Amino acid sequence: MIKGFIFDLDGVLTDTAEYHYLAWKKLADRLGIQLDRKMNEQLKGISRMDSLDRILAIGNQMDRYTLEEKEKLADEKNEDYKELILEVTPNDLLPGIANLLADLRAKDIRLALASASKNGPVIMERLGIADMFDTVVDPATLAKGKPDPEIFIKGAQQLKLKPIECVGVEDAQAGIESINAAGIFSVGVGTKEMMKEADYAVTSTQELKLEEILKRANQ
Ligand code: G16
Ligand code: MG
Repeated sequence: MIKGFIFDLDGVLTDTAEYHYLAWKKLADRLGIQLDRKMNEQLKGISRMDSLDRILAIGNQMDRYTLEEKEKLADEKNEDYKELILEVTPNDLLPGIANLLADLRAKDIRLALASASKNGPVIMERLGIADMFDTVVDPATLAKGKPDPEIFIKGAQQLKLKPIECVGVEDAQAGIESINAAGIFSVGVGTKEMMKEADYAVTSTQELKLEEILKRANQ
């Protein structure tokens, strides 16, 4: 019996990828590294420091900075990102999400956020959905990021539920792997090819219908 839903943020509840891109792009330009939107696809769901490492690798600058300098660069990107997300409003919820969250609350299904983003709580406030969620996994407490199951296992624990009582929703392949490895029913948003490991997949958030998901997850 499903009693909780654990959501990814970027690409499921809202699309912050463009803001991450603009902030990374500004830093990359300053460092003389070419970054385009296609490369940005590979940064989705990846932690801030891992994203920086990948960008430095693109520019062959892996060994140029100390850890302390890299932390400064990541902070610089984050300050720009925080400016950009001030523009986020409830209109930025992806299609169908407001209805899905309302349907979940009406059924007393508990909600958790399992995002790699340390800015998750601020974005949820700006989207006007913070109060609907029971708990947020703090990504700073994780030993390993997605595809490791830790973040979704913690999500279930914080909801005081067993993994089999939960559904996880993700848009990244690494995220689906993480949900599956946690023993949680996985719902994927994306192309059939990208979401082939998901227990149930749809191509857009608009198609996320609670009855349909529960029918499959409760089987
Ligand atoms: C998100 C984004 C990633 C970002 C990461 C960390 O993941 O997809 O691009 O690097 O969070 O974000 P921050 O720098 O704000 O801590 P998710 O898990 O919400 O898809
Ligand atoms: Mg995502």
